[in-house]
Amino acid sequence: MGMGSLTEAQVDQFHREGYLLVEGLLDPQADIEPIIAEYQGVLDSLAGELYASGELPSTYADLPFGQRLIEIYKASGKVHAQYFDFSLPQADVREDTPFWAGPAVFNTLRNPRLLDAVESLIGPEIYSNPVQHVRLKPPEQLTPKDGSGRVQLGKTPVHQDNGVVLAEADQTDILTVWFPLWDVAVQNGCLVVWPNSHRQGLLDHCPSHGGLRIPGKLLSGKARSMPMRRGDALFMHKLTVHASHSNHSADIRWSFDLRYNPIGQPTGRSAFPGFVARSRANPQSELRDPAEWARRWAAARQELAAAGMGPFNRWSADSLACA
Ligand SMILES: O=C(O)CCC(=O)C(=O)O
Ligand SMILES: [Fe+2]
Repeated sequence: MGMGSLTEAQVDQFHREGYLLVEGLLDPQADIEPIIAEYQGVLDSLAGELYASGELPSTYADLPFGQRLIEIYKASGKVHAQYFDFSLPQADVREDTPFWAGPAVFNTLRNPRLLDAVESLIGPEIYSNPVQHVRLKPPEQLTPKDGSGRVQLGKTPVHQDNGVVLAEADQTDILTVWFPLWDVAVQNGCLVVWPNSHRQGLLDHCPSHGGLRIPGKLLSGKARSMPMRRGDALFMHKLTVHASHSNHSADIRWSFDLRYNPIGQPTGRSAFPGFVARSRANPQSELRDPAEWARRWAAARQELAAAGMGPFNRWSADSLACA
């Protein structure tokens, strides 16, 4: 039993309702601060690059993180989400597609308290699934619009995580872990979950602006908003229906979503590198080197830029459910 191990009641709740909120699983100082510090540097690099290429009138170096990000997006007219993400896009990967695979992120993927909780839910042989994101969402009213007048990065449509990976992972026990870097509430875009929705199987998803979406007519039951504090973590079953609220606050909404599955099961995005995060059976197989992790992402980018990408999505807008 580790510090982050779940109680039997917590494990039961996860299986019964399809989600579990664990308050204070992570330490805001020891676990969250290093991530924030690392991303200060990433934002600084982005500002420097955009300033050098003439896309910004200033690097906004005096602003606090959130306000600086908002100004940079506004002044450049673009949401630079990929620059911060520790994954690659689902299409059109280029040799210079930016991503961030830094040591503080890697240490978070291997955070012992997090892995203790994951172990309680999927067992001790734990693979870090490469379907993972940082989400930095500006207030919607300040977010640049795309060509058709929609905010470039807004609320997340209603979906199941099983629906956004390929069918090859349908038998995989993918566990989603979502946590905020700053407190979240309805006002700044916290998550919404549909309790017990993991019992209905995989629902139809339709391609839409902002991502795959389950049509409203397929939803049943009452949704529950999930306000959370820094340090809290939300665990979701891969079939749990969820979405996010819009960010209507004056600052960014900042979260990580990570995924884990038992070692040996397909991840659903085989072109991306996962790694053994914990193995009680074979501790030697664990990846412990952040630089090696970053190299694997760079190699995957290289390969995808050269060879192109297979299909990422099984859904079609022409299906009956989407009519
Ligand atoms: O953070 C969000 O807005 C969406 C997160 C999500 O869908 C997930 O973590 O699976
Ligand atoms: Fe999701």
